[in-house]
Amino acid sequence: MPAFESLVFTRLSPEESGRRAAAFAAHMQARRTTRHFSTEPVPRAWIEDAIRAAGSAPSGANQQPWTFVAVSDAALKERIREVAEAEERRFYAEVITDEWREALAPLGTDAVKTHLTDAPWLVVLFRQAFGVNPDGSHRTHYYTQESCGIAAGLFIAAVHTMGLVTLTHTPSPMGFLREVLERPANEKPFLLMPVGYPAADAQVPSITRKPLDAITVWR
Ligand code: IYR
Repeated sequence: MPAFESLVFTRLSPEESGRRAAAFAAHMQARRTTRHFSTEPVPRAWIEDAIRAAGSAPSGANQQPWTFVAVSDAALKERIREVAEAEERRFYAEVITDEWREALAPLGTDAVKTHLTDAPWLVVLFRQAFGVNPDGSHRTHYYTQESCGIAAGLFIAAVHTMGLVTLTHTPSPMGFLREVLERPANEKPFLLMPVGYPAADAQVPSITRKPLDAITVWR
């Protein structure tokens, strides 16, 4: 039997909705991804709040199929960087196709991942591909990719809103994160996000975002 409760909802004036719509769009348009992080510490409470925001994401059957591993330990960050760079060196030397190399060229990415040790926090989002019951049997999880993608988006918005930067890093392959961070077999690494202040001389690639009419169809 489903249990329900009344929706807590605050009706805004049309003026206020319009203001917030424009303000939020402008706020998010000002977000940039940088590879250059400051080593300045960031309070754990802020990371907790970013994870709280991410954990509010809608998910398949409300199964909330995510685990956030927040790493500040220097030795662990060093280990993650070591293995990620080894994987990435192989990726950039052997796995990448010419077409892929060309697509990445304007972004200036390479196998050197200084952000993995510079950033005060590495947050690794694990996708729970299935659930595990107390008796050890497996429970199907639904739409885990979509659910974790939404949670990641909220995390990124939260980090930007608190005045910090993050970088969506997908080491390829990233199975090693499960071993290094000692996560169970049902948890698949989904996204690695360094979080911190940008370095004083942080750079970003000169990119543009597609205009509204290039990403929208009205019917
Ligand atoms: N995983 C590699 C390569 C990479 C791929 C894409 I698509 C990017 O947008 C950025 C990087 C890396 O992290 O360098």
